[in-house]
Amino acid sequence: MAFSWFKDNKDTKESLSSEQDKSGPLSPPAPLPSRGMFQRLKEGLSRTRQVLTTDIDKLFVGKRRIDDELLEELEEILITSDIGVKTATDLIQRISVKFSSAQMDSDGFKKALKQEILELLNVTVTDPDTTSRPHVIMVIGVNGVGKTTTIGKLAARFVHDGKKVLIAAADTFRAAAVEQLTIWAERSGAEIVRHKSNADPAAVAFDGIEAAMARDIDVVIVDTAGRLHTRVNLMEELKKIRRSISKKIPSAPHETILVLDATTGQNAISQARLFHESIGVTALALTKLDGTAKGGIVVSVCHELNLPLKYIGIGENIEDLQLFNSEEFVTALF
Ligand SMILES: Nc1nc2c(ncn2[C@@H]2O[C@H](COP(=O)(O)OP(=O)(O)OP(=O)(O)O)[C@@H](O)[C@H]2O)c(=O)[nH]1
Ligand SMILES: [Mg+2]
Repeated sequence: MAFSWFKDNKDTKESLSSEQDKSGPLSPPAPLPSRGMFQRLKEGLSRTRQVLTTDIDKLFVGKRRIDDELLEELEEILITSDIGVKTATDLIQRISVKFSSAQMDSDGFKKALKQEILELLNVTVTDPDTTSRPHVIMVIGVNGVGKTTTIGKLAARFVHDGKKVLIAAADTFRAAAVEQLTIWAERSGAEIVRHKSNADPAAVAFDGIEAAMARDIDVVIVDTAGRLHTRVNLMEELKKIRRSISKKIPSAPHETILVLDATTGQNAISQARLFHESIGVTALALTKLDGTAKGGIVVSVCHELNLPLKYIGIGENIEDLQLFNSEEFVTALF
């Protein structure tokens, strides 16, 4: 069995919520028509776009020669949007090689910049093996980045695709974490396996896989803690969860998704390096791209980490998760 991995990531009128609310007479009113995927992405990135485009427009009055002074000013703008020093420098280098001394207006220049950014975003991605059933996804990341929310949205997408989904509540360190995940499971139409709070997270993951195998589940998503109260080392705990998943299915977890919060800017890059070294990450999800002026982090995440950016979070609602598409992203950015 192969998943379609949400390749419906186009401007579409369909809405997850309207799909789920096959309303009976007493159901709540149907939600407002969906704004469409691309429109949501554009709205989410509006602050970043505003900073980038107005600042670039300010550099130009009519046409201007692409010289060192302009490129220096541009570098500052890129760094403000959290593209990061290394990526900004690389980008400027590419532009100066191609366009040095050219006369350009703001629109022409933005078009050229868009093309260069697009090239940096296009990293080669190896698709995960999706032949195993259940397909097991472990979700990791520091506290508050949006792991649980992303799991809820992801589960909803899989359910929408006709998959049977089970979520394992392996963040057992706060009772509230299990409650929050239970609400997301209900919302998305997924099953949940949970233990008492403070139970062993590895045991919850193990039971989750076992239940999934017994119940003919297609996708298991394992939620994990981002911070531990005790002296227990987070990375060691995550490794233990991994091992217990592999005990049931040797090839699992098939995906280990690291969630990063776009508003933390360049800090996200160092988090990713740490998690990848300790646990091994197969893909990234970048959340909270809405309402930040720092959407440039996407470019630096793709360019500097050598890990595929698979999902982006653009809001707190169930439909606010998209499969990352570099062309759509760049189009929404300018
Ligand atoms: N605006 C916005 N908020 C988000 C997004 N994703 C998550 N959040 C919010 O971020 C906050 C933290 O999200 P959680 O999903 O609880 O984060 P977590 O990583 O599970 O946190 P811990 O369980 O404490 O480690 C919540 O208030 C979410 O609603 C997003 O894409 N956009
Ligand atoms: Mg959580």
